[in-house]
Amino acid sequence: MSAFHQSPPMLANQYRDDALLRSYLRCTAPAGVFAEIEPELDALGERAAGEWLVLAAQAEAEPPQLVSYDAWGNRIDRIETSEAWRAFERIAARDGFVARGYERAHGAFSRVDQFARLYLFAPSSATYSCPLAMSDGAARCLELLASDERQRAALRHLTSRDPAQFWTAGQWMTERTGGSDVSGTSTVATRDGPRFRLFGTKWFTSATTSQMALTLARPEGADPGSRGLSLFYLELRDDVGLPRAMRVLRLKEKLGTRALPTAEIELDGTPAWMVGGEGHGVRKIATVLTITRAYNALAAVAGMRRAMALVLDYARRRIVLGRPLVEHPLHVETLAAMQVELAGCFLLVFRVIELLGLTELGQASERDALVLRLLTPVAKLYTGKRAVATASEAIEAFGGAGYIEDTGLPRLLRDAQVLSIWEGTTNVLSLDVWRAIDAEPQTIDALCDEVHRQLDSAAGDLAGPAARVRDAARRLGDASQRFAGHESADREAVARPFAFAIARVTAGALLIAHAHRCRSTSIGPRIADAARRWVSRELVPPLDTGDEHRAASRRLGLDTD
Ligand code: MFK
Repeated sequence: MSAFHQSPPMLANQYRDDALLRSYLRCTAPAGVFAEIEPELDALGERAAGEWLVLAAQAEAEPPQLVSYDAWGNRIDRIETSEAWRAFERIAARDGFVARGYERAHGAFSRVDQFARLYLFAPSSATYSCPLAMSDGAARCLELLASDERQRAALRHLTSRDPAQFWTAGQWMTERTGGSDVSGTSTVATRDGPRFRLFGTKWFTSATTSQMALTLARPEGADPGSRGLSLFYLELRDDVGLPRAMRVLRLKEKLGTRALPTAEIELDGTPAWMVGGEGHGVRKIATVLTITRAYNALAAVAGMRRAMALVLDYARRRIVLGRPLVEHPLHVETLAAMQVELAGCFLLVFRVIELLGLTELGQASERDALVLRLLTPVAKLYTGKRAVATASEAIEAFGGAGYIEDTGLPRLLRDAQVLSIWEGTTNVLSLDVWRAIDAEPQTIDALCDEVHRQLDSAAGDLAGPAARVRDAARRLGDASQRFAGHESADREAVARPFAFAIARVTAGALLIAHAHRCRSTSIGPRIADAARRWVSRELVPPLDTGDEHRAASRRLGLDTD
């Protein structure tokens, strides 16, 4: 009988093992800050490969349960979560995963510092990054719009480092009509003295064990459409832990993110307080979306990095046809392509975080603000898709083992799949790109400026790739001019390839810039190679696809002629 056994992949310290993360932080941190934060990141990298992984496995093994009634028949609607899930809440508080964004100890760089920590935490957290995303989004929204002392107190809870004081927040936008068409929100807000009472059903509410939520509702008599919606703050449970005039109808059975409670909720007179005055609820909650979309993009690249770490380790261990996988050229090519994709996505996401930090501190130029508005949906939609593709490729790189549940590997794919759905699907966010450009026609010029600035220092064997990126940026500008300002079927049909092209051009420029920044270090040649590979592929496809769109409709039998 054969004594052959396969050796499982092992995770090393996830900070020390990540040359790209280290090189990026070394290049971008203000003087003195890198030396200060590196030991802390190193410690987090250790926990990501040990303590947190164990908790994540426990949280996945004990998914949340809904207890609708107590033993005496009283309706209690309690969602029970695992001890491990609750431990993540304490960890998040103590490590200041949200708080750091508001303490701003390192000025505008604080957001980068915070997200670097979350980058290590997210893939070992059983999606605890989701409640943190919404809490951070709610904190920013309340920081800008809090209307009373109750809301200011909530902000203090969201940004507390004391586990006994720390709160998480939900962001409830989705109703039965769907998550994309928010203007159809049917929850009604009835005035009740200084506050309101909400009546309606929220179809998806994630992290439903949170202490508070921000949600949209239409005050009685308000206009139809999204402008008539207002933003509301509510607290989910009373002092004895019972829901405040709301019922948890059921927990959702999801493809992935199984440790995360996601529920359907009926609001039946839930007390709520208006945030930031009446109306324009969608515009107000967009502040939350900017943050949660950044977290989504971060979770996507962090998931790609985790997949990469696992496949690289496995490729060194796994012997096939007498040689480890790392000695099989085709396998190496496959992994190299994944690594290039990860590097581009990583730099794209962290550029968004840099701009977020600058904007929040009032240090962003007008151009930076436009670029942030544009790149937030772009980074979210692009990395969401790439995370799914990378997870799928990673599973394949393990062969049959990747398809077997108790290896833990299928979770890579299940958890990645949600990233292109929640917080706006790929297509909804592609259309958001046109919304951003329509709102401010200078947006693409601002992006082209950003790309040119990133390429300023490109020289030597990066000069050719830089010229390609400049040319691609010009074509983005042409496409924007052709379509901007007027909605049309043709414009909608190209929204996704256009958004992808923005991601590819921007990431190409960022890769070249990073290769230049770290040219004298050991990772420099690797980044330069990644930049060349990234840029050698098509950056901007032909976008004038009106005829193709009509042909596609005909092929699908959807033409109305
Ligand atoms: C690990 C990471 C985890 C992340 C957390 C996951 C938690 C999961 C919880 C959820 O899934 S919550 C649900 C998430 N839902 C969405 O993301 C909604 C997706 N749909 C959209 O984004 C639609 O584009 C949108 C609902 C915004 C369309 O709404 P409208 O009302 O039809 O859009 P309209 O009329 O164009 O915009 C209304 C206002 O909002 C406008 O401002 P004005 O009133 O000043 O004209 C817009 O400019 C503004 N706006 C819309 N999108 C914006 C924005 N402003 C800034 N940024 C944006 N992205």
